[in-house]
Amino acid sequence: MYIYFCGSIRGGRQDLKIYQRIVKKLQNYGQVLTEHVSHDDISEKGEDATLGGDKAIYERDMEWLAQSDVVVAEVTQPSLGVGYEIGQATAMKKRILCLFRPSSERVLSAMIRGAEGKLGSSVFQVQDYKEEDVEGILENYFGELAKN
Ligand code: 6K6
Repeated sequence: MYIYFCGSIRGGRQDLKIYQRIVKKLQNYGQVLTEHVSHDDISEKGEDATLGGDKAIYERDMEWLAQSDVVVAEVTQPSLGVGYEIGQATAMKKRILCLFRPSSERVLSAMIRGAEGKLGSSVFQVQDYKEEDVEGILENYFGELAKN
């Protein structure tokens, strides 16, 4: 199974530790194509000269998104890139799990919360969670997927 993980880069790296926990857990269920989102050597500038700039990043990420079986997005830290990826994934009819921490005292965008269930009950899910519960939530989600 190919998993596409989305997390903020230029939107801000405050939640990096939780991205690392999520990616570590996701690696039990398949290949995480976007593992680099959880690397702590990426700054908010999100630059990597070896990749050939933003165009190359965009094209590679869109290919990976098309290739993925499941998209997991941590959406607490607002990010234009994550929102864009979720929109594209929805158009590609991917299974999407969005994870949001209400303890952040942010209010999740209506364009994410309101999309839940849009393409059938299991396809677009938004899950509120506490940091300490994140592994259990992923276990439940992938356990259900395995049954289908
Ligand atoms: C190279 C190595 C690590 O990071 C880089 C360069 N930047 C990006 N590389 C790969 N994917 C990126 C990069 N910048 C943004 N993205 C994609 O957009 C990721 O898949 C994230 O989920 C999302 C973050 O968007 P912003 O708007 O917060 O940057």
